[in-house]
Amino acid sequence: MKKALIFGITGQDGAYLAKYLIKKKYVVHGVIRRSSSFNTSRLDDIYEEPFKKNKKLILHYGDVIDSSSVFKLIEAIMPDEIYNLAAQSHVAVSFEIPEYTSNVDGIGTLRILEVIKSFLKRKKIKFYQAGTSEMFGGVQNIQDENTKFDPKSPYAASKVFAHSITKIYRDAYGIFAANGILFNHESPLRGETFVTKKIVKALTKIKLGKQKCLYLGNLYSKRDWGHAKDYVAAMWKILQAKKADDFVIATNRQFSIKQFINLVAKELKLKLNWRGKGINEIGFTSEGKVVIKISKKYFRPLDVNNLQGNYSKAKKILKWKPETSLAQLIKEMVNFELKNND
Ligand code: NAP
Ligand code: F7E
Repeated sequence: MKKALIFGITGQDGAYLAKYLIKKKYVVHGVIRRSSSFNTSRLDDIYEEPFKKNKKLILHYGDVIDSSSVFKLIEAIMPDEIYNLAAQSHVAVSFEIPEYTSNVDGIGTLRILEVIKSFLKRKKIKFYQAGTSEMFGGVQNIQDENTKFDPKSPYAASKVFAHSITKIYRDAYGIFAANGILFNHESPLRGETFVTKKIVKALTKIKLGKQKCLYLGNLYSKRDWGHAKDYVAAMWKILQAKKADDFVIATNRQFSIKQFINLVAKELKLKLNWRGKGINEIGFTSEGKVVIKISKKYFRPLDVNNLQGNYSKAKKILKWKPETSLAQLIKEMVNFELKNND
């Protein structure tokens, strides 16, 4: 049985990837951080009691800012594949805690690669790095593997470092180290402060009369949104390729935040109209109730306004393509919120 080690298993992608790999008959080891409240809820459906034999999911305490824990875990597990999904992944928050973000998202990657390098003679461990479309930042054209990076946040800058160091360790030491450059991907398990989840959750509550108003920032940035379950399949395929390489994973389609809101409202059968401009723009219902307002609080010092990927390389080499449309993704996210509000 193959062994995978996932850093960042408690996050959205970690949970989908763990389930995907267990289905593929892997034994999955996951690194969790000590927290004062439970942070494993996304794994509840695959959790196994500690004393159970032949476990498919084994959780360990660790942290990518703690080199010794990274070393000890890799030495003890000797996985076939390591997926580095660990990150302070919120772009806006990275402006508040830039040094911490760089330590986790940038140097954290280097810490793992150093350990893989030190065990090269014992085992050739494959490495996946969770790169991001944010690295393209200010680029205005459609983005693929040949597009130059232009990061616009401490988060994106640390991910560019992580991407580069992964490639450097591949070229210098022959490590099977691959970068996924994943565009935004969402799901019912998405963190609550990312814009899609925030919109779906709030509009559902508004529809049910449980919330009055939703406050948002920039409605005019555009994103290429896919489903996390499709994107974790791409992560696995990237590590099964003949040679380690870098791949853009996207849907090739782009929507603005405002278009996303309108699609969610449509799914909820909530009639939404718009009036005003800039900070004074409002969204209101047919009864005239103001349900969306703009708040300065949610604007970033710099924002990325245009992201749209081209996944041709992944299609050609990995035979990967996205399976879920934005409409299907929204339906799934809305149904999840409706169920939670029963
Ligand atoms: P997420 O939900 O924020 O999950 C991040 C994971 O990293 C969590 O398990 C978190 O643990 C863990 N983590 C944070 N700091 C850590 C540390 N110091 N040591 C060990 N683990 C740590 O993110 P996601 O959406 O699943 O994304 C997964 C990865 O893909 C991230 O690296 C993200 O930057 C990248 N990415 C995401 C997208 C996207 O659209 N979702 C697109 C491109 C790239 P806790 O639960 O304890 O906080
Ligand atoms: O913002 C705008 C915001 O935080 C999307 C992470 O997974 O994907 C994610 O980063 C857009 C931005 O995602 C609000 O200004 C408006 O333009 O959902 P988001 P993100 O910044 O694209 C990439 C690929 C990653 O790698 C990251 O880890 O929406 N926006 N109003 C808002 N955003 C938030 N969060 N909250 C608002 O109220």
